[in-house]
Amino acid sequence: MTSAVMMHIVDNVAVIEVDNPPVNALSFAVRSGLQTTLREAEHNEAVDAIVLSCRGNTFIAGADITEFGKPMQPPALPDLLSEMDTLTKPMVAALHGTALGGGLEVALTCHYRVALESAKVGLPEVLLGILPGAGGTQRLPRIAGVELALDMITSGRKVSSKEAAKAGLIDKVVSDDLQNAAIAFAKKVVNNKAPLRRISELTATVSDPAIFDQYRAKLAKTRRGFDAPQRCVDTVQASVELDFADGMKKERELFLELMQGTQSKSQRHMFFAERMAAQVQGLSKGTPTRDINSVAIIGAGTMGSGIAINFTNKGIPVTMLELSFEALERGIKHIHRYYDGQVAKGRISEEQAASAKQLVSGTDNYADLSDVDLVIEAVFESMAVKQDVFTKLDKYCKPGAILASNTSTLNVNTIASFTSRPQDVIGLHFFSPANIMRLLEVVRADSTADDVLATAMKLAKHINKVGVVSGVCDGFIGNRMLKGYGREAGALLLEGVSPARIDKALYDFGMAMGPLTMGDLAGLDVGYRVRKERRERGEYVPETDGAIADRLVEAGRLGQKAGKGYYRYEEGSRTPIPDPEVDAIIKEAMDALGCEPREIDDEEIVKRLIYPLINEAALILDEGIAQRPSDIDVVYIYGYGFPVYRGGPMFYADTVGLPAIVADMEQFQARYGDDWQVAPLLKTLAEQGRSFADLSSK
Ligand code: 3H9
Repeated sequence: MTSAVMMHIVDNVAVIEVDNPPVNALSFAVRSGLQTTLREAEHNEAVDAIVLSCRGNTFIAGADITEFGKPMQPPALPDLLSEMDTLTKPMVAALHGTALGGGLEVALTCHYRVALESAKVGLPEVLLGILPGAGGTQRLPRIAGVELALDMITSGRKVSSKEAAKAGLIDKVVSDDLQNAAIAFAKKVVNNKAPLRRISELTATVSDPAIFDQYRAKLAKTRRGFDAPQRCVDTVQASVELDFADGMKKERELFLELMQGTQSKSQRHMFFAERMAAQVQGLSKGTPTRDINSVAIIGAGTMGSGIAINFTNKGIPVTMLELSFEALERGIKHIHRYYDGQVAKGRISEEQAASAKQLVSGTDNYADLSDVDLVIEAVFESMAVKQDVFTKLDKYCKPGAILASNTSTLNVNTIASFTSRPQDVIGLHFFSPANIMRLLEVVRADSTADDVLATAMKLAKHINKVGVVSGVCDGFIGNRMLKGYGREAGALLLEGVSPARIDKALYDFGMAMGPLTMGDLAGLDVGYRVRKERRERGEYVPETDGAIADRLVEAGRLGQKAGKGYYRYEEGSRTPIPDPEVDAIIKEAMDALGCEPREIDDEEIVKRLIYPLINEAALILDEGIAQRPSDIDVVYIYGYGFPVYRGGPMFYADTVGLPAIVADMEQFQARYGDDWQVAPLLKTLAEQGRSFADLSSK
C-alpha cells in the first residue's frame, strides 16, 4: 500500500481509496498501490467485495500525462487492468467528478459502476492525439454500444451520469453519500450471488457496419489532418470484428504508434501550454483580485456585442454604451438574436434565453457607468477616439473599476495615460467572433496593477477563455507576428503563385484557412488604409507592400463583405471562388513592378509564410513581450487557427529543427533581402543546439 492508495474494510467490503491530488491521475504510485491493494483484497478471506473510490474532487481523471514519453515503470496500466479482470470478487467503482481516460478504463474493468448525479465520464485521449490504451476502445462498445462508443472515443466528449446510465455504462446514479451507496450496491451483489459482469466477456455488435466508414469520412472533414480520430475508429471496429484479446492487441499497437508520433507530442504540449499560460510572472497565487459583478461595454458593434455575450452567458449584467440610438439597438438585437438561435438549436430553454436577455441594458450616457466593476472599450481603432472614451471613463467610473481596451494594435500605455488611474487600465484583446474564439490577449501596460492583471486572468477562465499575457507593442503577440505572414503572401502573388495555391498550401499544412481567404474575411480595406496613412505621413512603404491588395481595394474588391476580394463570393456564400479578374490584376501589378514569375513548390510556400511567424516570435520573446514560447503557441492555436497537431509555431519550429529553419531563412535573405534577417534569439538557439522548449522553464 502506498500513501496514494489506501484500503479499509467495511462490512466485508474492501474500500480502496485513491488519493493523488489534484486529479488522482494514474501515476506509478497509484498503479502500484492499486495492484497491491487489489491483490490484498482478493486474497483476504474477510473480504467479499471491493469498492474502488477516490478522495478529493474527482475520480481518476486519466493516466498521468506527465509520465508520457518517459520509460513506463511497471505495472503498466493495461497489465494492471488485465490482472484486475481475473479477480473473482465483485468490484464496484464509485464515480464522482470526472472519470476520464484511464480512470474510466479502470471503472470499466470493475464489474459495476455507481455514480453521483453530477459525475461525468469520458475518453478524451483523442484530444491528446492518442486513443484509449487500456481497453477503453474494446470495453466501451461492449457495454455502451458501438454508436455511443464511436461518438465518445472520436470526440473526447464527456457524458453525464444520466446519459451514461441510459446506455448501461453506469448501473446506479445517486445524489449523495456515494461511497456508502457503492458499498450497499456491492453487498447486494454478494447477497444476490449475482454473477460477475466482466465487460471483456460481452460481445460488441453493430447493426450497420457502414457506420465505420461513415465516421471515417465525417472525421476526415471535421478533424481534418488529425491521425488519432481515424485510428480510434479502427480500434472500435476491431471490438466488433475481433475477439477481446486480439482487439486489445490492435488497440495497443495503434496506441503506441500514435503516442510516438509528432501529433500526440504536439497535442500534449498544448495541454500543458494552456495551463502554463495561466501562470503570470510576478504574480503569486495569493495576489488579490477584484470582484466583477457588472460590466459595461463601450461600442455595440459586432465586437462589442460578441464580448457582451461572454458575460451574459455567465449571468453577469452588461450595460452597452453607444452614442447613436440606432447602433445601440442594432447591438442589443444582435445579442437577442444570438440567444434566439441558441433556443432554436435546442442548447438553452426559452426561460434561460429570456433571463440572459434581461441582463443586457443600453445607454448613451457615461454617467450610467458610475457603478460598474469593469468597462471594456470596443470602439473604432483610433487613438483620438480612445482618448475621448478613456477621459470620460476616468471622469465617471467609480474608483477601483477596471478600465480595459479591446484595442488590437494601439499602445495601452498611451491609453492609460488618458486617465488619472493608469494602474486600473489594461488591454483585453478579444478575437472575432468574440463569444466563440477562446483566446484573450491580456495586455499588461507599464502601470497595470497586479490585482488588475490577476483579476483579468481569473475572469478569462471564468468566461471560458484562455488568457495569455502580452506586453505592449504594435499588434501585441498575435497580430504583430502576422506582419511577415501577410508580406510573404503578397510577395508570392507577385512571383506568380495564384491565391488559390497559396491558400491551399497553408490549408493543407493545417491552418483553418489560407492567408488570402483570411484577408477577404477580415476586409482588405483595413490594411489599405494603414498603408495609405503611412505613405501620407512620409513613411517608407515599399511599392511591393500590399501591391495586389491595394489594387483590389481600388477596384472595389474589399473582401467577403463586398462579395469579392482575392476571390469572388456568390450571394450569401462564404466559399471563395477563384476569379480571372484577380489574375488579370495580379498580372498587371507584376508587369508594372517588373516581377518575373518563378516556379515555387508548396513546401516553399509554407516556409515563406510560417518562418516569418517564428522569426517575429523570437523577437517578441527577446523583448519580453511574451512570457514564454508556449504562450505564443497558445495564442496561435486559439486565436489564429494554427493546427493543434503541430503544437503552435514555436513547438513546430522545434520539430523542424532551428538550424534547418535558420539555413532556409539565410537563403531567403540572400534572394529577397533583409526582411529575412534572422532574429538574434533564433540564431543563437540554433547555434547552441538548443530549442524554444529549452526557454520554457517558467
Ligand atoms: C489516458 O488516460 C491514457 C490511457 O487511455 C491509457 C494509458 C496506457 N495527468 O485542468 P486543470 C493537472 S490519457 C497529469 O487546471 P480542472 C493539470 O496539469 C489522459 N496531470 O483542472 C493541472 O496541473 P497544474 C486522459 C494532470 O479542474 C491540474 O491537474 N485524461 C492530468 O479545470 C489541474 O488541472 C485526460 O485527458 C493528467 N491526466 O479540470 C484528462 N489532468 O495545476 C485531462 C490534469 O500544475 N484533464 N492534470 O497546472 C482534464 O481534462 C482536466 O484537468 C480535468 C480537471 C477535467 C480533470
